[in-house]
Amino acid sequence: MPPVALITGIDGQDGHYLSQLLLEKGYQVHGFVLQTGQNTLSEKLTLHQFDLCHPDTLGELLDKIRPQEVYHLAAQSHVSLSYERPVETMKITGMGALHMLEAVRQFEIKEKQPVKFFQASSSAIFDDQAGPLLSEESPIHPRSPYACAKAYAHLQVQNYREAHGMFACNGILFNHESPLRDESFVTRKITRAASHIKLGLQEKLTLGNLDAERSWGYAGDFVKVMWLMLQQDEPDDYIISTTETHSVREFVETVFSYLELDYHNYIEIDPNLLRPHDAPVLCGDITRAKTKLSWQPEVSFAELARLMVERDLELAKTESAN
Ligand code: GDR
Repeated sequence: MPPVALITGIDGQDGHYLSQLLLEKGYQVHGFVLQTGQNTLSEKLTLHQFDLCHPDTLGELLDKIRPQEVYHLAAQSHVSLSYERPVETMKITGMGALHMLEAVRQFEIKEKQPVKFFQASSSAIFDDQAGPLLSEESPIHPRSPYACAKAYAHLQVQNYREAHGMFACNGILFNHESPLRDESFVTRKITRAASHIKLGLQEKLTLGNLDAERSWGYAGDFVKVMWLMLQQDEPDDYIISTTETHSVREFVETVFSYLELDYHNYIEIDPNLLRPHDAPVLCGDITRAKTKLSWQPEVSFAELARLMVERDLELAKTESAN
């Protein structure tokens, strides 16, 4: 019998890469989506309609799927939006994780079948003043409604592990991008706009804080750690990050240079896009993942930018031809 995995948020960027990885490894993969029938996911996946805000059907679904591994990726994951919708963000991102943990615990008790649980935690939970490199032990000090909700979920995972002996792990994800990144996140916003500008489909690109430095990684690299974490004998939390930081400005410069454009001619700053708090630098210490999981990121910053802009240039060409 193939191993069975359940991925919440399977139609997001990470859900896409993780489901491909698990299918390649021979898993039977189930996914939760808000609406079935509206996506372009592989036919090899079994999709179930599920809304984290209405968890009544969760027990029944787990009984039907009988997963050995649960990857909880679904969330309201936009920091800016969380300031406008703090309650909804907490319900989905914070309480949603608690609903998943509790349903998995009840399933384990009832069926006497162990389940390994992965939580997509975030670098946003940390005190960004704590030092140049953040580790699994860095102090937690969330500074947005989104970060508060993720910190709550993170602590609940640790609580279920310690109080109930569950195999529950936090993968503390630093920024990770890909050609499948939603356009509301800054990297994809930049690669889409730059490609449109190159083809004369757009004149300007409006951004907020260009000085924020992040350890931008590739989503395809990051999902490998999610799987590795659940293959260990003992559950633990792991930082998932690259080890070098680059500013938003450097990402802009790299992408525009690739297209042989001078970014100074196209960028406008909109103060409305600045956040009440924006960490100046975020970078993770991946010693634990390196030592215990033998993992390290493979795609560099420049490769990531190229991968994204090449794909968006192709898309823009198709759009301009239609
Ligand atoms: P972030 O990602 O908030 O770090 O969260 P995002 O791409 O939104 O922002 C990264 C940095 O870019 C700056 N920025 C802008 N951001 C957006 N979205 N739009 C702009 O126009 C813009 N201009 C500058 C931001 O201020 C910020 O400093 C991502 C999400 O995936 C979270 O879910 C995840 O937890 C963290 O990464 C790790």
